[in-house]
Amino acid sequence: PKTIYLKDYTPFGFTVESVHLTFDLAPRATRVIAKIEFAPNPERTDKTFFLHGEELKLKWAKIDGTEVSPVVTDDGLRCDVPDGPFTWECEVEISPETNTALEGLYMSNGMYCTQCEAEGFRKITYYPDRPDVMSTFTVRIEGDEPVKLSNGNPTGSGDGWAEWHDPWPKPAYLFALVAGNLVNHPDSFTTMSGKDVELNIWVRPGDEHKCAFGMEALKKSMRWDEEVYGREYDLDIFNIVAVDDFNMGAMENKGLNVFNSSCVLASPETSTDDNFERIEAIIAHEYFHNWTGNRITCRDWFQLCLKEGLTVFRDAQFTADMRGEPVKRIHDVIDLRARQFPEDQGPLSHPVRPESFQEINNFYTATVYEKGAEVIGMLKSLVGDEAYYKALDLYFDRQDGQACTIEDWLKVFEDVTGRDLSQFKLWYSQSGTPRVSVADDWSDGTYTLTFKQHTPPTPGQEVKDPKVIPIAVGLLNPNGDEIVPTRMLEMTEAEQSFTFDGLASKPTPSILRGFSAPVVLERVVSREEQAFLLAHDTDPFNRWEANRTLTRNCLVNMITDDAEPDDAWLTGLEKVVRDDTLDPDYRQLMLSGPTQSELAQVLFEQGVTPDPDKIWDASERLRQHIANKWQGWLKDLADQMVVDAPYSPDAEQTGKRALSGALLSLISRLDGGAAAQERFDTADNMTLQLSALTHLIRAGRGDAALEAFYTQWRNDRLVMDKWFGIQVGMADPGVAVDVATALSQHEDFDWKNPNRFRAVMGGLAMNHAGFHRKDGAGYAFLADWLIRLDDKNPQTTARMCSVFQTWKRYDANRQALIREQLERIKAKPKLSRDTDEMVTRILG
Ligand code: B3K
Ligand code: ZN
Repeated sequence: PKTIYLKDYTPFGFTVESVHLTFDLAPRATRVIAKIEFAPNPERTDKTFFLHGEELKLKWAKIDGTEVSPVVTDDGLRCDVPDGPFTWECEVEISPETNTALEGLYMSNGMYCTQCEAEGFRKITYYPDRPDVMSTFTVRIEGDEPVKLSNGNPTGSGDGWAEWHDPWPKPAYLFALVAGNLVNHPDSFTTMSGKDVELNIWVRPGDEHKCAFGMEALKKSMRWDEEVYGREYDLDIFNIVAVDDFNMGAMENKGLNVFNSSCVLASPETSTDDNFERIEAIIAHEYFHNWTGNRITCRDWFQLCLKEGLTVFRDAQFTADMRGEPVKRIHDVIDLRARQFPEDQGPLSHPVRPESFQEINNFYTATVYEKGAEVIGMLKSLVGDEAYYKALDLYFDRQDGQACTIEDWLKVFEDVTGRDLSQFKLWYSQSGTPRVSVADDWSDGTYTLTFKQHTPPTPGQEVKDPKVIPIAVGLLNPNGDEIVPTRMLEMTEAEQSFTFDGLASKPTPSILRGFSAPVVLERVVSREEQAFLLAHDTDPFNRWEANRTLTRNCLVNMITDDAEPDDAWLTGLEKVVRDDTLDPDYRQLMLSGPTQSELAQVLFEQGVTPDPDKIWDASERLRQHIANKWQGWLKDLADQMVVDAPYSPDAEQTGKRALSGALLSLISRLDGGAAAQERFDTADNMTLQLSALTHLIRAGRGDAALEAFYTQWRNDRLVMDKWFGIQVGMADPGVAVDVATALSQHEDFDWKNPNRFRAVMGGLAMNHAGFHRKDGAGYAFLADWLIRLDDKNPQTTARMCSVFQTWKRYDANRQALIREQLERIKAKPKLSRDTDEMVTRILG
């Protein structure tokens, strides 16, 4: 496979003035007629006229009305063209029904839909399928489907046809077409300048009752982007469509967002509080792309973080505003550590702006998205809020309508602040997670903190330079009062000291408040000091962090030294969990310890080979110990968390249900699941029903409930995904592979549907000790399925391969078993480029 490099970028030799597309829809033989106006690009260095195209049957092609015979290859066509502007026309035939890769134009349950990002448009017609070629699009759709949608505004429709025009120039990856038997949930929005926008969520008949929440989230997002960023919507209509077969969460096509149905459809009976929160965030994310991504797009795919990092950052700000900042921050850091840190510290490590790739779809990663957002958060901390919003105004002003680079992005910050950001830019080019160690010193009223930073080598990058690291620090006195409020220290050297003068007594530092930089803080802190921070830190994030460190250390000691659980810590934790001045969702987060996979990473870093069975045992022992120790008050507190109002997925109710779920999990260890059974029998919403089901499975009495759940929900695909996932994820490690195997033979296991496939395979991967079963059965099972799926759907296959990325943490035996499976996948005949690249990188 060919490797593409950032350094090789050259502009396309032609500009596209306009695109006219006509689709004559048919499942196996859709005809696409394209009429494209090209002109020489004044900035060109190369005159070759090459159009991308894959899996297309070319019927004819014309230039300026005269038939031509281009040279057609597997990946496109070449043709001699006039020196000046010219009109290109061609007709191709494609087969949406047999397109199982879910890229380009495909069918899902009888409806037509498209997914073009990153390079799917080339499966629709011949085109310069690259983000720096932008054009207006006019689309005519012919077919019997009652609903026919594309980007932009509707310009006409009649019996069997509909036309759309998108006045905003866009790259082809933002093209979309949807046609089918759909019904809409309509609404409207008046923008800040008084324009009325028609809003619709389009779904399959029967799903109408699951649209209201998504619609409210959309309107909130539109208002928020006006209020916080001054960004107004720019078309007469905004459509969202729910699709059952979709490779990822959702897609921001101009004016026509397409969503995985799991990321937009919601009802209290079928969706959990977590689902609601996620849907709100994804709707916001895709909507925010209208400015950060669509109006201002990427010059090439190496700049992907330009739109994704920024849009993730914006959706996180939105969620924090809607639901509370500390809890959102803690959730994001948990997620970063669970997904981005392992990536950045393993064989798949790559810079936020990668410098090469074989298949760009493999780089829609936690590093590009989540670390990309962290980098923007750091930039904002360094320049301050005011300068941040000024820089953003300048960005929207200066770059509107263009395809940009990270250099363009940083330039607006340099111009607004006068700062030199060349060292900061290392965050975009250097991969790996920096490790920051701290030493302190106290003399004559002066407290000194000395930091050292070091980034371990990553694939292709042996040596690292020091980065700019914003470190938020506050100081507490021995009474627990804050004597120095949060100060943003700006570390730029490999080693650097900061002093605090005029203090009466030696303070306790609270370092990296709010997780001000995506680094690993290496600081040996005594148990007493952590306990002190858990009791007193005024920074909610660091208070949570102190507890997390205590939990982690307790578990590590239990694993490595057979130690007893740390009761002194539990006494401190009990105070927080029972403190009713704190929000329930925050208290619940205190109860959620590190995942088993995270513990494996911690052990590995300490030079201990992680044993998944021991990790599982210690985690179980600790939970049981906590349940025993707290049995006197668990039930009372759980009773206080009962919501006595009609269901609402708001932050307040969500927090109560989350805490009550965590308490019920402990109670189930004492009563054998009796309370969970009662909750399962009486639950009137999915949050309570599913959490009760989880506890019943864990208590070893899930069978009847699982059957009842199946009978109740077997016709709801999204709920059935939960049913599949939870059984594997919650199974005892010893039987997880057997459960997964049995479910993969279930009549409802539709393996070609990405949601269902991920439910079972992802569920297994999440079951840490189950997946890492000593005999390698988990690895072999997953590899079998990846080999099978690769022919049908390379993107989902390649993505799932990343569960093997941490393989070098484990013992030689497990490593050999994993290697065997990776090599077996690699040896599969006709392996996709996607999977080949992933497996090759993981093998290292
Ligand atoms: N931009 C899309 C992701 C496309 C993934 C292509 N493999 C969704 C998003 O980030 O909003
Ligand atoms: Zn995005």
